[in-house]
Amino acid sequence: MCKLTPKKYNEYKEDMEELYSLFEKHNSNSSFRVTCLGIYNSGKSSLLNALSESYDNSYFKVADIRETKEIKAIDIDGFCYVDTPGLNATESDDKTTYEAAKESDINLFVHNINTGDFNQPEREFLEPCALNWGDNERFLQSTIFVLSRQDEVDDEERQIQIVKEKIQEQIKSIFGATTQPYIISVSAKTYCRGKEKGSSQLIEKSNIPELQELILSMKEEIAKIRGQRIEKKHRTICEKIERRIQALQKERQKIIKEKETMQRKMDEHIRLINETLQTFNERNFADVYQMYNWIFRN
Ligand SMILES: Nc1nc2c(ncn2[C@@H]2O[C@H](COP(=O)(O)OP(=O)(O)OP(=O)(O)O)[C@@H](O)[C@H]2O)c(=O)[nH]1
Ligand SMILES: [Mg+2]
Repeated sequence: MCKLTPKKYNEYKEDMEELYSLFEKHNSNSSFRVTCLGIYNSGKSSLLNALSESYDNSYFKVADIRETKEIKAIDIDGFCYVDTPGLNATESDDKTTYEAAKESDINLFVHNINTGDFNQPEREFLEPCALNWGDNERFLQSTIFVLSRQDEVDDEERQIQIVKEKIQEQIKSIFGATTQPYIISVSAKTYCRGKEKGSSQLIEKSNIPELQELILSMKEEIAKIRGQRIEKKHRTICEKIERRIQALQKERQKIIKEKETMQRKMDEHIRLINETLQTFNERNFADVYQMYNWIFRN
């Protein structure tokens, strides 16, 4: 009779847990999540090592093969740098990366400049990813498209400009947005070399300081978006829980009414049975049998 099935209960419990974690996130001064996304081998982990000043690549593992298979995060100076598995390697990796993107404050979409413009898997990833931000403009305001490994490009400046323009067009066609996307080319390798050698020329050439400044300047604007996103999600969950409570209350009223009706019927039956018993001695068996029939047919 009761409709609070285990499935319904679990859904309700999940809503409550999500709400609780949102409250926690909202109330704590958690760091800003800077999440690297992109095709495997594009240079995500190397970039995060550069940003987190891990010049020997000790924080985030780097390799020529598909290396990062799970999310790894490191907190430094109010930023939480998040590494994700590369896209288009396995289905479960892609799912993990989508989940990380949902929690991200700033996305660094890392693209290996040597491969030209965005390929199909990259385009296919970007479109649904933007939905987490509510609209494409917001996604673009929170995303930096990082063209990595620029030191490997011949005729550097010209090549970089060509790829940048192509990518700008692609972003425009994917998102149909008016916001100018943030696109920057970098070299994590040049940066780390510059740091090791103490060469300010190499450091500047790597464009990593420019990227760091861009991230810092975006932080304030994104803080507002982050608050709005959390509030929106919070409202949605609260409304869902309220609807569920209302449905449960209706169900409860229905059950109480059914119970009352049944109780009235039972009372009536008991009364009639008692009456029958009382008259049992006064009447013959045929009359009693008829009376029983009448009771249980009604
Ligand atoms: N020349 C050069 N090589 C780079 C640069 N950044 C990364 N690489 C190389 O590119 C390869 C892949 O780098 P990773 O940082 O592991 O790439 P990833 O995107 O994290 O790869 P997955 O974890 O497999 O998704 C490694 O061999 C790196 O040394 C760069 O700025 N310049
Ligand atoms: Mg990696």
